[in-house]
Amino acid sequence: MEFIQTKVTEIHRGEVISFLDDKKIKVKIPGTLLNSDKTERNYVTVGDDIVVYYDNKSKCYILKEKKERKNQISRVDPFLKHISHVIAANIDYLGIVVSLKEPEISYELIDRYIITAEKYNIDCVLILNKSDLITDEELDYLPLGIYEDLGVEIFLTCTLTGDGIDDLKEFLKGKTTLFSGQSGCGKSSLVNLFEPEIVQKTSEISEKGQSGRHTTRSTKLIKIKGGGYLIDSPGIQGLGLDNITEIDIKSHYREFYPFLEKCKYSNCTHTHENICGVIEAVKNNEIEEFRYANYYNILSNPNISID
Ligand SMILES: Nc1nc2c(ncn2[C@@H]2O[C@H](COP(=O)(O)OP(=O)(O)OP(=O)(O)O)[C@@H](O)[C@H]2O)c(=O)[nH]1
Ligand SMILES: [Mg+2]
Ligand SMILES: [Zn+2]
Repeated sequence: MEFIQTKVTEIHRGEVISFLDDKKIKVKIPGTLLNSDKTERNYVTVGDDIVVYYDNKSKCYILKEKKERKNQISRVDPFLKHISHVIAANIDYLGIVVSLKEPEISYELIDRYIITAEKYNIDCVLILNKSDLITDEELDYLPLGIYEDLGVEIFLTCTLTGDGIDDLKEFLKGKTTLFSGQSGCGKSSLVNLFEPEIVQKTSEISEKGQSGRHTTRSTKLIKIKGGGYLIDSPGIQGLGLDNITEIDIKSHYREFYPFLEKCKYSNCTHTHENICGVIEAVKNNEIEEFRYANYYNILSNPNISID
């Protein structure tokens, strides 16, 4: 029996789509594997490296095993709180896609993405899309400096005019990037501009949603011209932190560090304590209020996932 190593490009019930010499193949997941690991929504996820074989009797490819993941982006499953929804695995970059208008930017969601990516040392790229909808003055008011300080690469794009797309293409060349973000921010529009190769047709990705918007229904790995992969995923409203501790959350807010020595308690949560360097710094405008608000909300409600 010949074993073949390949990658998961799409997930369906009981089977995955993968490819062999640039040809799409369907791979059945045996029930024994599906039921073996109940900590995740699916046994495998998009981007997983898998080993498959062709079964002559049933005339189909069967999954033998999944390889250990280099990393993953996961969240609490919005429907089953005790399991993980692993959005994608084995990625080089997390592309956090936001729309500069319609829908409004959620900085809390951005922080949640970065906290999740930091757990696996995944670098983040913040893509500010729909640049045609705001003026330069409005852009100047956006509180982006803090994200630059965190090492997040920022791109300003417009899929209508193509502005900023070449720079983004150049940056992501040869890499595997997951595009995630709220519904309607332009993830699929961006993917379409990357000249996807034959593995997936991008026109299949979108269907007209009820609101008249194109809505992506499932996560797909797409091979792009010039090398590399993009993973398009359905829009989400909330990212419930999966396997993230209070320490992980605290260590993300690096701008709080200089003020911690003024906290009375070494385990200060910076939420209600009366002698707290962080709360004092927020009052003195030494820490940005929106970042503190994000911290407070995330710490109080880490696990809420919303589709
Ligand atoms: N003005 C403007 N509209 C854009 C831009 N990019 C995308 N859009 C529009 O925004 C809407 C949503 O775009 P999509 O690419 O489907 O968004 P998405 O993030 O894939 O959405 P989901 O699949 O629901 O998560 C579409 O009507 C696009 O035409 C842009 O740069 N400027
Ligand atoms: Mg989409
Ligand atoms: Zn404190």
